[in-house]
Amino acid sequence: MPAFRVLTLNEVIIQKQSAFPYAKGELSRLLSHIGLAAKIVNKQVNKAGLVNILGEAHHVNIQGEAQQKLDVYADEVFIKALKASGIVCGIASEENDEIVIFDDDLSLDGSYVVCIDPLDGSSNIDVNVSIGTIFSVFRRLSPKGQKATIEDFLQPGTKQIAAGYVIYGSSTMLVYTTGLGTTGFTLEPSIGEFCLSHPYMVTPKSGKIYSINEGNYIRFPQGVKSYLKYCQEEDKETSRPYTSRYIGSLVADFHRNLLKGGIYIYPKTASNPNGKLRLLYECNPIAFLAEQAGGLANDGYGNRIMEIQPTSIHQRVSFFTGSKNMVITAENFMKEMGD
Ligand code: P6P
Repeated sequence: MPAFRVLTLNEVIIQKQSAFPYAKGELSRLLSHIGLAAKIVNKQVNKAGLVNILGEAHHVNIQGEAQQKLDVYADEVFIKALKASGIVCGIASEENDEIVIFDDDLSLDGSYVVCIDPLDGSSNIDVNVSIGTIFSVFRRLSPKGQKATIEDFLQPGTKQIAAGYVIYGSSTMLVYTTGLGTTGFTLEPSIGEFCLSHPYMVTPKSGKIYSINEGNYIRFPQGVKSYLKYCQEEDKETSRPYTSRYIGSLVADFHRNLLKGGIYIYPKTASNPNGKLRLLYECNPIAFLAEQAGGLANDGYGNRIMEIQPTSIHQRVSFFTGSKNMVITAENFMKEMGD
């Protein structure tokens, strides 16, 4: 009886790369390096309570948020791993005000740029709530052999060639897409490998979960207020009232809704007139994964997130993503009730 053996991340990437237009093994190498960095960060996240890496690093990032030491650590780990891959010529990171250009000879020849949120949901780090890493991969537009330029990063999400997230939760998972569906891997600590656990993730067309920070209610557009009331009304036929689930970590809230069905909304508010979430390294990658799993990712006004032309690397957008029918219903309220 052959022993049952799970497939590792590297084995699946190699299997799939032949179906991928940019085969050459480059993307495989890149995803393997991201997997390695995720394992290194995971080790520290799992013992954050024990090692003196909690608390603030006494810096403030461009978001004006105090950088937790683990944020800074994760940023350094992913930058090091992406640079070591030799195929990435630069990154845009939530933790760095400007793009980080890799100007060593090997990296100058790199074909890709990566947008990354090294540790999303950082306010949850020292209270032991799930956090995540989110990444988005583009082919560079600038000529190889030269330094990466800002234009390499200001591409619409439809140009992503890969995207994914790592969720550091009750188990550590890596979920990614290269446009051939959304695939999930679970870290098996005993062998230190991400093993295939969700070969082809499809999100339910409808769900019963809505995820939004209702503390901002009075500052929401009228359309969002009306949609929330719709979610809370009694209606057996449409399984309402829905359940509210929001933990303040996009990756964790999105991952739960991806599996069970649900909608995540971060609309524009008075304090965040363009929304709070970042287009390049939060919304575009999540949008790619959502659409590949049969869901939607729009801005609340019927515009696909992935069709937005970025104008700056830390640009914010309003974000409605998850089960197709729920996003459509929410946007109908936005259309009807407006801002
Ligand atoms: P709020 C974390 O800072 C984040 O970018 C997402 O992970 C999360 O969903 C959202 O912001 C939380 O924002 O304003 O509800 O605390």
